[in-house]
Amino acid sequence: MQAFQTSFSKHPFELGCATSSFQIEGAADSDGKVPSIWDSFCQQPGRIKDASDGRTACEHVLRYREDVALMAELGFRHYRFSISWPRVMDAQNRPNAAGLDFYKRLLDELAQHDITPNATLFHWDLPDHLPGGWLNRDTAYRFADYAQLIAKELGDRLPRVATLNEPWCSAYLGYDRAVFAPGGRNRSDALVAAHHLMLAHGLAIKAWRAVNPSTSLGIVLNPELCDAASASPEDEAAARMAEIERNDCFFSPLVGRDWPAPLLQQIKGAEAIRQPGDLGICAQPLDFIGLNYYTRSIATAPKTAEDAERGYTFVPPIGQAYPLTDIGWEIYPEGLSRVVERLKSQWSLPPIWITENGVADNTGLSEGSCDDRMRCDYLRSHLAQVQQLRQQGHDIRGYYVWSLLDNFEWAHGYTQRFGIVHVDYATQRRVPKASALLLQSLMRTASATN
Ligand code: GCO
Repeated sequence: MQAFQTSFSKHPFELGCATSSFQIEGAADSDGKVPSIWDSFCQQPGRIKDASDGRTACEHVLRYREDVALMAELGFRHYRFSISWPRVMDAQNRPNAAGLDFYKRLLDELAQHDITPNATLFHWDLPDHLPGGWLNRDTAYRFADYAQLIAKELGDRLPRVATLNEPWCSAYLGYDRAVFAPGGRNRSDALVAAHHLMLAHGLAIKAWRAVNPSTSLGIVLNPELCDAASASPEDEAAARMAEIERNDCFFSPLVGRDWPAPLLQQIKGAEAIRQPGDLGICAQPLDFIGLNYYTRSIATAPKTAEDAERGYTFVPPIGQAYPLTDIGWEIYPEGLSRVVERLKSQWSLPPIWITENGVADNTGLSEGSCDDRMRCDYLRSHLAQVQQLRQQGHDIRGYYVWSLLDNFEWAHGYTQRFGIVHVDYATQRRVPKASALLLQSLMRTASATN
């Protein structure tokens, strides 16, 4: 691909890298950190593919200086990370000064290297002690308290803050499909959780703005591009149902609109849960929206009784027209443009940041270096889509690669490597892969041509 041009709009374009707290931090109970639902989930036999956990991960809490220096060396000026709620508040929901101090030191280090922080308040590591988790309406109010604490303690140093990362995963993978913490298997519960998550988002935005009205605030979603497996009306309807669950469920509340009827029918006791006034709280004006894109999905009419409740079944890509990554996801760069265009035709969106894009490419080290060609190709082709969207006038202001480091890939444990930097978990040695060097050279040319 050509040099990445940053000059299609009046806004400077951010090329950054992303991580999340539980996936890299380790230090699971240092400095008064309390357990998260992921700490507990990892202890349950059979939940994590390699029976691993996040207790050590990339030891980022110990090694953050080295990691920030590495980012700077690679040329990054923007870093997206998440704050661990159970690290900064104790089991009585009081501030934990030692945990807050870690993020203050991290922000000092980033500032010293001229790297702008882009923070997310919640990337799935919910404090384990909150009764009922996201099934309890009270959790939304506790989240607003937490947001306000961060606004007070760190707000003046955080120009851009997202409330939630991918609430679809917290709600549906966590409460319906049992693959994420806390491991529930109940369709209606997933919708209850989704509602409480969006309520938490709205309450947190209000709480933050009461302290610090100048922060740029938004949310990070992972909208799904769902193609029908065939042109049959049944498959088309299934693809639409999948999009309603994955997209409308989160975009509707952001604009104060009720869920589409087929979704509302899936929640039991909707009236008690979706109280009058809730949608107004969810629909706070936003300064940006973060979109995470990895792949697309293909839907058919439901094939099992469980899927009948959901209204669709996802099937593997037909004909293998596109290659698959090591985690089995189809490489479909056009999907990035298609999903942005589809969303913009449905909703009026604030400026967009692509807050995650990346690939599981498990290529290892060979004679001290890592030639992750699949990742290089993937990043080039997806950046080209971003470039094209911007050329067409779409207001996309940034692209963050997932991820800076190989890390704990949730239910896959450490079996999947998403990093542009290789991590040897036995020694914690970091080695930039070919993809990191590719981005380094793109950033160099971009800054030289700006
Ligand atoms: C996400 C995730 C990351 C994952 C990545 C790869 O927000 O989906 O933030 O935590 O590691 O998506 O699956």
